[in-house]
Amino acid sequence: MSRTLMFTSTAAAVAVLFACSQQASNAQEEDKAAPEQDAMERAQTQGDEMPDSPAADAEMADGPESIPSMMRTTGDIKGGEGNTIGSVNLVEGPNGIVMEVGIEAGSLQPGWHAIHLHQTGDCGDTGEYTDSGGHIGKIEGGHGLLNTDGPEAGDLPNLHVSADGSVNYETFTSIVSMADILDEDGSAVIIHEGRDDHMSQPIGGAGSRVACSVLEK
Ligand SMILES: [Cu+2]
Repeated sequence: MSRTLMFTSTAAAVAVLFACSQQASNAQEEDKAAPEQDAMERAQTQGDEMPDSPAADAEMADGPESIPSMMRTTGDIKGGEGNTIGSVNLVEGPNGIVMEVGIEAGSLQPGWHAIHLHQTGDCGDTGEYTDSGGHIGKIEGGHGLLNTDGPEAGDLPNLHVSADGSVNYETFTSIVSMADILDEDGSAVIIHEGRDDHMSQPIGGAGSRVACSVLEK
């Protein structure tokens, strides 16, 4: 027998062995799957018999709509003149908070803007918006997502205003909790005049406050 022939026949034997073991494991999987399928069919039949059961309705409502009200909050965003220019929605899940901002066309200067969660739910001083206080979880020298001494809990990625002055923004944060946001005096979402460099103190060089939304229970 030549070396080539020997190799070929060995390879064939291995291939046959492999095919056999594949068949065996496939058969095992089929055995396991069969009882599960029966159980599923039984469950479906039972469900069909009780279409109006409250349990079935609760299952239908599964998803974001079923999150308790304490885990979501919403607010109107006020522009420089105190008029409502948009809204903000926050929903807290098991891993953090998803935050959405929607702002109408013609409301803000196009380009990048800092957006933060500030300590106090007060947008009463129209156009100034300093009544909203500093950032949630303020740390002396610790502002900024890129700061080794930070970040502060209220820090967020920058928001971009489109050429028409509108905003569609969604972000996620796991460094602040809804309990921090909806505390005694609530909180405010503040949009700044300029961009946050995520490093400079105390607010990333973001400049004045141009929009404000109260978040409260
Ligand atoms: Cu700020």
